[in-house]
Amino acid sequence: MSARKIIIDTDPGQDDAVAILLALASPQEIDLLGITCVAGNVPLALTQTNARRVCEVAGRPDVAVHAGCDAPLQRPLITAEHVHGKTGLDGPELWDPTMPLAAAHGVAFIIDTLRLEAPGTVTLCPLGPLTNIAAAFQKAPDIVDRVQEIVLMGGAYFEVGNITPAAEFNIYVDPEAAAAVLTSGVPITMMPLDVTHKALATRARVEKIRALDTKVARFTAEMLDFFERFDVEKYGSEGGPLHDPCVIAYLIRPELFSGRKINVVVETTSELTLGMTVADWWGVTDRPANAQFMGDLDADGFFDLITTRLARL
Ligand SMILES: [Ca+2]
Repeated sequence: MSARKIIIDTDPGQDDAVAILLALASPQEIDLLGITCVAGNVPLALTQTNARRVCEVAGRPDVAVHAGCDAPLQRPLITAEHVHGKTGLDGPELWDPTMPLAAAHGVAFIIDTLRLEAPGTVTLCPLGPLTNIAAAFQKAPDIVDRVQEIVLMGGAYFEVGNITPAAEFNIYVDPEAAAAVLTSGVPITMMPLDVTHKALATRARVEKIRALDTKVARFTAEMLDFFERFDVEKYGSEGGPLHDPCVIAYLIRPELFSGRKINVVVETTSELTLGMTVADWWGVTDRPANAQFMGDLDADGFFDLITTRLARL
């Protein structure tokens, strides 16, 4: 099996960082064509800087990191420093990256890559608000049919919301972009909070990573030390949820996850439930399925995968 070509679209974020590291550690399964950054957890200037820091930690300054959109399609940006810290990557000691930012805008990179590669061979992996993806689809409708699949972190059904009582952060920040992606006709796999809240970086799991005693492992453990605070206090859980690595883990080991092919619609008008992913999990409508909506994962298998792969970097 040849490695799957992907573009990671991201707003790092500690959990984004682990997702990028997991992809870089898995060249047999994943051919990372480039990283596009978007405003989300923190503003764009920080997300693109953080993405380059992560590549440098992994010893991969050759990876193309592109800056994309600095605000949602139609709304002011909402950020999440309360979860990720002021830098977005709080925890380890941070430095100014020396690897350059790629010249092309992230949206142009997505468009050009999809036009260049054979149709149906590039998977998009959005780990933040869907602004860059929706902007690319709007600007170049010809690329939509060329996407192999979109595997994204976003939404929630049983867990409902984390940024509002009704909405998950990535979808809430740019609901119009999320709606455009979900109605694009591209095959979509979603990792909602229902599954990512089961991917808890417990103390024992973080210590296993730290015990690898490499630069990457120490960096990861220090990020997760910081990252768990918010969710442990909020939910009383045993660790921070590793949302975004679920996307990359799915590409490597899909059998770790289970879900349903269902209809998912994003609320874009209600003030009360803006950004809610109305997921027809129980099949109570005749609306056609537009997403594989994940609901469960083998958490031990997921952390075994992350730990053994990070050991390779
Ligand atoms: Ca993210």
